[in-house]
Amino acid sequence: MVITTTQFIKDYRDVALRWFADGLENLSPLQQYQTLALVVKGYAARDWARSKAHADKTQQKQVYYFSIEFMPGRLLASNLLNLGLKDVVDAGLAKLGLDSAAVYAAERDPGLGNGGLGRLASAFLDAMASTGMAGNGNGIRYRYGLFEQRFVDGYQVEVPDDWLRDSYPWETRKENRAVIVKFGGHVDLVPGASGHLTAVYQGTDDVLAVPYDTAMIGYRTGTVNTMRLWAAEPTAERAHALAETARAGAITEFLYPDDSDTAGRELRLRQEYFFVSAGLQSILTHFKRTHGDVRLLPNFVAVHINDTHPAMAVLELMRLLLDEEQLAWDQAWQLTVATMSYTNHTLMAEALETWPLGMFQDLLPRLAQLAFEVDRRFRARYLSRFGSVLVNRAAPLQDGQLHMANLAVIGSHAVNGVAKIHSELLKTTVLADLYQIFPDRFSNKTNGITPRRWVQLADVPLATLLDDVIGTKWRHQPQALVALRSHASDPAFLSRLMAAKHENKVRLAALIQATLGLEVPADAMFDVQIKRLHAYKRQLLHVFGILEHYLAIKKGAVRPPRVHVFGAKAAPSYRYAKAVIRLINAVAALVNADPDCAGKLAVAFLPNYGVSLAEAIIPAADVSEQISLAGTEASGTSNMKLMATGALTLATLDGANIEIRDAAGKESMAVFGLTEQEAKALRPQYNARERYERDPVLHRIVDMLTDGSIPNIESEGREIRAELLDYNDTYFVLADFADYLAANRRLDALWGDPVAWAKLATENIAASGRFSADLTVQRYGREIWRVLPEQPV
Ligand code: 26W
Repeated sequence: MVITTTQFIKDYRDVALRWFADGLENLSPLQQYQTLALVVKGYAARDWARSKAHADKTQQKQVYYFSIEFMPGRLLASNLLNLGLKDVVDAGLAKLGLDSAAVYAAERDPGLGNGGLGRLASAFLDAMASTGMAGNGNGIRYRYGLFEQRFVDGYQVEVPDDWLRDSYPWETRKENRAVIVKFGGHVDLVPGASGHLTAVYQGTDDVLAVPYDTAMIGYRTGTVNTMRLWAAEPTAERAHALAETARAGAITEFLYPDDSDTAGRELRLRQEYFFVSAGLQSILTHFKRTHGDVRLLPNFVAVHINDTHPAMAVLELMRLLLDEEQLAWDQAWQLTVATMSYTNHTLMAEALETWPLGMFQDLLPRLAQLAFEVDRRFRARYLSRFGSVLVNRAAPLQDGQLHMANLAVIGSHAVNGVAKIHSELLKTTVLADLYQIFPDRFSNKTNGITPRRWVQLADVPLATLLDDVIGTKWRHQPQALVALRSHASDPAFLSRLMAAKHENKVRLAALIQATLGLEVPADAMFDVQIKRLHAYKRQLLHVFGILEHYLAIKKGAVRPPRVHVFGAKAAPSYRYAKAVIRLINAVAALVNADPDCAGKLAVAFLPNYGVSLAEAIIPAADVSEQISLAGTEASGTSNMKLMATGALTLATLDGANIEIRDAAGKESMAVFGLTEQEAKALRPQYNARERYERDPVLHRIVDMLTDGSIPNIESEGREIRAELLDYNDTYFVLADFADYLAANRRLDALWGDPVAWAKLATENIAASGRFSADLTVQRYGREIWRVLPEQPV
């Protein structure tokens, strides 16, 4: 797309006048941003329309990525980068005398997700468009995104995220594509003319699903795909009743803020069915318009189920094929399995969704009938070969509950985990029985990240240096970063690399000052842990490391200065997680106010962690804390982002940390802790209190939780101490403590040799191309969605 700065300035003035009927000098930064977004949206419109027409004309197979969460982040900068217009527009904004930083910062970050799963979904949409795939997102347009986190006296306080208050310029309302979604009522199966049983729905409670489409612009490919998010509204005949509007709208009012514990609430079930039914209805309508014969569906449509939240898609497609398309069961089932594929993102038992049959039947009577039939046929087919014990455990219906993971596996032709160790653990733990029955369906697809957002945009100092040293090929092919290896011993390059890192640290230090009023030394080691607050991610172990350093300082120990940076939201109902948040803030208050720690140790807990804050923190990190108990973190993706910007990973052998070690070499990171196997073996005889008794440093630190050394954590300290000593430390914080300290000491020693540190940072950046989401979606595209030609072996 060739747009000159002059042309851009003209377009900008036109749109500003047309939308605000005012001169630029009178526009607020928000209006300046909205104007720019509308100009850019206009620039992408032609490619968007052409991409849709081209896919239809060439009968290209489409991928539909069903996810109850998406975290696209701010789109202005990434859309400009992907269109190749970033420099032109930045020059134009300067010529217009506008403060481009203020314009970019005015954009709201749609937090329509909790964490890893939602962000990965958005990275995949960016990657599919950037690799020329026809890949569309299908999700929910929540009126309120994930809560805004504020700290009051160190407590997490949740504030509604009113992200649509100033409208969202990137979306387009498509009421012409609205569909009806039916809830409740009852269904009679009446024999039709062809002897085929027809489902007749009575007394259903109908809701209108209205789609809002947002362009997903590929990186310099000209491919523009669609993220379709559905909003619930009353049907036309009921729209006049205010109560009705509220009742219907409630379905898409807010995102459930839990990222590990199933709420199990009816509204959540309504949400899951709502976007699945709306999505599949619109896919079938479009398909029939372009291809006609529904028996060809799997040749032209791949539907991906992102964790169990959209797993009802299996039953909903069956409903549409049986009741609307009048297909026979076997044919409908064959088409459904061929069309569906499922990714599991967690081994946490409490996160594996099950729905009480009663609730399911009341809300979705027809789907409940189909669930019974799927379950009956599954048992009938596999009982003789696999026996009742295994089949009973693998079946979707058990003890009055519908097990969504089982349904997703039985109804899909492919099932994958998100990192090697996780995909193996799926086969030996939560999905072991189904793996026995469907071994060929299982594969691994290790997660990835989009280097456009996390390096090209978030880390301009590094990106500029890379261009200068290895050319710009890496921007299109991240694997080309391996060329950096040949510079790993070039002192000139190494000092420029650390200068780039330092520039990012100065910028983050300014943000910490502005947000927390805390001054931190930019030349200290920036030690970062950014992820949801969860016991298995062990932010507590990190805090214990800080307290050990604090006590050492008190004893006069001299170590490299460290600034610990935390970003973490806790699910509002997750008491333990909120206790740890209070503890981190209390330790920060203690350390940051202690003159003995000045310039030696600081703790910055930045509130409201999300995509935009991650972009400010990640490029400034020296150490990446990936310290979950081995066998608990499915993959992790912040580990990949921090690696790509040159942080050294302090890691357990968990999730994708293992593959990061394989890629960059074990000397390029600090590995510690029990392996998954060792942790499993230790579990039966683990005695946390004994560990507490025998390690004096640990004993002192655990006692600090309740002896007043850390002010203002009376109840939280007691709660955390109880989890450790009374509930036997579920996530082995005490077991891994000593090794964690040792690994930190190794990092301290390394920090003393900046050239050696920079060399290892270089190794990590050089190896990070392997974790590009472009490669990940191409593996999905070849091996699961079959939208790309098989790779010649
Ligand atoms: C029902 C509540 C709920 C909501 C979200 C349960 C589980 C989830 C997600 C599956 C949790 C999640 O985000 N998992 C993370 O997914 C990332 C992307 O694959 C992985 O990198 C993380 O390891 C995994 O914890």
